[in-house]
Amino acid sequence: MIYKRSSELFKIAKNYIPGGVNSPVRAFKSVGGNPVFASKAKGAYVFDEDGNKFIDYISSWGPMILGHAHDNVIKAILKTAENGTSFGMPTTMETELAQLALSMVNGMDKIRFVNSGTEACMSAIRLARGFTKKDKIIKFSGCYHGHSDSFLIQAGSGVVTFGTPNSPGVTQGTAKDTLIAPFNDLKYVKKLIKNNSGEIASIIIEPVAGNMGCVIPKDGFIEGLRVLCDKNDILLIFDEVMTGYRLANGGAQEILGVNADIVTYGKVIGGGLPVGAFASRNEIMKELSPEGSVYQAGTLSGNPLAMSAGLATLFELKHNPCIYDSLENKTSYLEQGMRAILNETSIDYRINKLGSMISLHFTSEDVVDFKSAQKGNNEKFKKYFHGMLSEGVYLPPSAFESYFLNDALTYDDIDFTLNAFKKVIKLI
Ligand code: KE4
Repeated sequence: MIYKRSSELFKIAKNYIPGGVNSPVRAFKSVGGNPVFASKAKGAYVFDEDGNKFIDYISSWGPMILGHAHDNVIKAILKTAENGTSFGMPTTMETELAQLALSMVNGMDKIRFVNSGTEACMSAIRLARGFTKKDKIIKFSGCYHGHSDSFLIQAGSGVVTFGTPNSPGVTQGTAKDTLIAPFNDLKYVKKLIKNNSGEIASIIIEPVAGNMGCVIPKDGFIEGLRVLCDKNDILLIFDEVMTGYRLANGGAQEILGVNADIVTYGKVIGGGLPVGAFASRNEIMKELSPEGSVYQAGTLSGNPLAMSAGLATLFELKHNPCIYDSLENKTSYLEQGMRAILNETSIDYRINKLGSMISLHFTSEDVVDFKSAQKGNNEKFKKYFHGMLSEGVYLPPSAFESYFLNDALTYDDIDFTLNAFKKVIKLI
């Protein structure tokens, strides 16, 4: 594969944009080499500026669950754009998407639209703090909730103490209100609650984690968090920016059979345009401005253009729920094919999969949290990533990401992927 044009474009971009990208993971830092610049995409395929065609397993990090440039989504966007794209005034499309989105999930009475998953999670934390009148939050190592200060925190040096900033620019003042626990470790959460009794507003979690690769909750873990929150007057926030409307119409709440107090959404809910959202029951949402005093706002929140893409996408998902079985079957087919090939080698590996989220880890240990995810062999991953890229398969450029299959993928595409996988695996 030739990436000449992308390399030229990357050089130019770096003169105007920090690192040449508008989101760090796109820069290929953890796999090395230069990023490929996309020129267009349709269905399961993305094309770069050198004319290379790739089978896409990122789906724009989740939103393109129907495949790229889905006819009905594009039609909806074009039709809406002719009447204007944003007014800064209420529109019926916001109400329509709110009704549709709420009709697909459990236990949520109202939803507020914002412009990204970061904004949704940041606002959800503020709402939880305003509702409970408590300051501290618990998050989990390896779970990512966007780049607002409260989340850019890593586990503190002392056991069961508050976190420390993991980015310059985040203050110790912010970090002291964020407590960090290992994913799948209920005992540790209990200790944090005991040591900070009466001070914790919320526990926020990716109920099925996708930012350590795909990491699945152990039986009883999420249910245990629900019980601890109920017992200790703590709000449970499910960050479903990745899992929402991807694992099922009702997302992880439906798959796991556990209801959160607040759920955040992004990605799929916007169908590829910038939409985030957070939802909860009336008694909590009534605290939100302008009804209540917890402030939150946004110029482009709920703009009709973004709403039209979200409406078209969720409409397809609601009225064709067989898409989820189809995605599950395709992902299982990919998984079984990868296992069959890997089992013919001496390569240590684990594959984690749930629904259409899957990740491959070059390790001999089960990947159940961030610590075990970090034990993966990144040198092998780099060779694997670039090998597959050169075969025309675009995977997430980081070992700490989940693949996102889209429904435009065919079994021929997956067979093509497995043939490439067979060739590449021999070389790493
Ligand atoms: P955004 O602000 O990127 O829309 O959403 C932040 C976010 C919140 N919660 C979860 C569970 C997420 O996965 C994300 C963002 N996901 C990453 C992929 N790991 C987006 C890719 C990127 O950062 O460019």
